[in-house]
Amino acid sequence: MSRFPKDFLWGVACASYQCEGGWDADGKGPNIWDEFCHDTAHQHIKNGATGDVACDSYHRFREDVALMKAHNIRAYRFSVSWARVIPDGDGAVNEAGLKYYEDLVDELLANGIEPLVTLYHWDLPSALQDRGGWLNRDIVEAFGRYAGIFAGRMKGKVKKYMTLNEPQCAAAFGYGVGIHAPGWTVSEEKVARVYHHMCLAHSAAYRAVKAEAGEDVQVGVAPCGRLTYPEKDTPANREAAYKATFAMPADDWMFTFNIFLDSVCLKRYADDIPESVRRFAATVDPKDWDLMEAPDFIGVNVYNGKMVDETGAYVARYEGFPQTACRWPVTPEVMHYGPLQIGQRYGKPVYITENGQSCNDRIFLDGQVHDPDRIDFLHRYLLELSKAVGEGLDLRGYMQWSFLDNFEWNRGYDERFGIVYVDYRTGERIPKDSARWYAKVIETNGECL
Ligand code: GBH
Repeated sequence: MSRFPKDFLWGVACASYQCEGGWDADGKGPNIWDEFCHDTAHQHIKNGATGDVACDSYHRFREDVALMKAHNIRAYRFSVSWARVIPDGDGAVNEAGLKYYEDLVDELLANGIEPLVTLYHWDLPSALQDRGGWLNRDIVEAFGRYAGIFAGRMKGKVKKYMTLNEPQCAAAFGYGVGIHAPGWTVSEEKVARVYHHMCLAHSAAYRAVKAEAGEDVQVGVAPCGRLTYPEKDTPANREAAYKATFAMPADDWMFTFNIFLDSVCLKRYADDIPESVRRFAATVDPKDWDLMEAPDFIGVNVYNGKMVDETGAYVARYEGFPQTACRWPVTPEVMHYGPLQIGQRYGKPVYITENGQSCNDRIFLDGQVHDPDRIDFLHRYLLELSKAVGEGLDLRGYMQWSFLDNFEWNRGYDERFGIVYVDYRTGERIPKDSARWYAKVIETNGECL
């Protein structure tokens, strides 16, 4: 009995700003992460790190693709730097930027690796931020135009898109608490506006991609949020976990799946939105709901979750609870129940678009990078994921985060998420033990787990 569907898409993921480098190469415009990192006076980023060079995948992508092929990778989820393609966000197209992505896509296809394209993974062109960024409704049209231009160029080559990656982080971290670019701290009511514009932009891009690349192209989205799992595997406890996952308490509504997905899939807000969101909701033109497009699939980024008991209350973690290098708890059970909850609420096919752990990896005396912690983490999460498949989840693929060590946003290069080690002094890539382990998982379609 196979634990995963027959044509299951095993892949890896990364994002433009985190791995490309080439921050001002060949006509690329500045984006908000360039500016946020260069604003060293405010120390937004650990150790003053920037993505100026990162993994230099802008220049080394052929080497990266060859390494993927050598490890049986079937899909590469990468994101597009909007400012590389349209330097000021809504003006002239930069041919060199489009050409870079076309070359990458061609290289992937030539090696039998399917490209999965994320159109927005947080690196907004600065010129659009100067006009209010996601607070300005003009962004909806600009994003739709950009999506159409990109998809038109990749017509016949790219069959799967995600419009936005984790709108929750972009909204809550970028505009709510200001620890991510652009580093703004606006009212909760305005954060709700950011979400609304993101939902409309997703929808505009959905239509533009289909119009330019064809109706058969799949357009999804990759949100994140709080996921909870039951302490006991009883129907009542499962129901309590489902409710806790989609609850919207006033002090914890921003990192919910439903603040985004209810709008685009169900075309309404949840009943229990907090007062701040309710105030914004009252200003929404009812016609906006007709503009919302449900994604063809939902990409779920899964890192950890919270355990709840039968009453729906959080169960405290014990002292010494397993954790990763960045101190995120290791909670594999979330991979069983979380995707099922998403599938149940929205009735769409699911991809796991990110999952992985950071370690303090280093080169050992034997010249290799041994990462048993990461292997154990991925092993446990994949075993739990196979339970969801066994229970009927329409699961299409799994993207490990991340192929290469890369720039981890405000935490800089401190944490390593890759299954391939990057020596940032030289750019040298060294596949870790986990890369060889994952190659085996793919080769056996998960049977070896
Ligand atoms: C992802 O962010 C990013 O997409 C990726 O770029 C990044 O490198 C990677 O993960 C590793 O950090 O805490 O219960 O409220 C994930 C970060 C995960 C942080 C979800 C907020 C919200 C759920 N986010 N989390 S909860």
